[in-house]
Amino acid sequence: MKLLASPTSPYARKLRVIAHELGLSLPVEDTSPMTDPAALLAANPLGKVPALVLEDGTGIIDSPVIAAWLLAQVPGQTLKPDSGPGHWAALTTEALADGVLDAAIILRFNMAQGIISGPWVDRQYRAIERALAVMNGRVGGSAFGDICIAVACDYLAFRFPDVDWRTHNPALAALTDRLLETPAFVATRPPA
Ligand SMILES: N[C@@H](CCC(=O)N[C@@H](CS)C(=O)NCC(=O)O)C(=O)O
Repeated sequence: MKLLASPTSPYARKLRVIAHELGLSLPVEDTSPMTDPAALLAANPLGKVPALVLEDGTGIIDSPVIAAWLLAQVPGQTLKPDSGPGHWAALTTEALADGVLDAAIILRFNMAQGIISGPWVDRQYRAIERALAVMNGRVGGSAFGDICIAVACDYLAFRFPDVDWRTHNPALAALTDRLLETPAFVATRPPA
């Protein structure tokens, strides 16, 4: 199998960290979504990375779906409960962290077009701020959720150094600082 992804994709980093923690090999094929490469469109007609391509050519898309697939490869994995309230809590934390990334990506695309202010931009920053505050209270819920949170926070640090997500969210800051030292996060650090 291989993961089609750009080296800086935070959604892909989430998956690469999870694979690392699960002891799974997850080769990455450097793929830029913006040029619509045929291999990516074959796996994901939406033209987004990450996309997982299995040995038989089957495409699995959207990082939460790929994350669920990775977890399913390791029966007895301890990153996330398979069912029950802890399962739903972990998925909700993932959705919050992914939502922060979604808003950040929208901001990046707007910036690339010279749009750095306005109601739609403000709405993204407010969504990020609210989600971070909720995530701050969810730290420690599961290893899986913590990975999702730290990936999102480190993406903000990487792409939005002026956004101060630390001061009002000390649990996020402590978690991110701790996880960034782990081999999985070190191995998946985005290139400068
Ligand atoms: N919900 C998707 C979001 C993936 C996503 O937005 N990826 C960005 C790059 S980080 C992308 O491929 N953008 C290209 C586009 O939107 O056309 C996931 O979780 O995998």
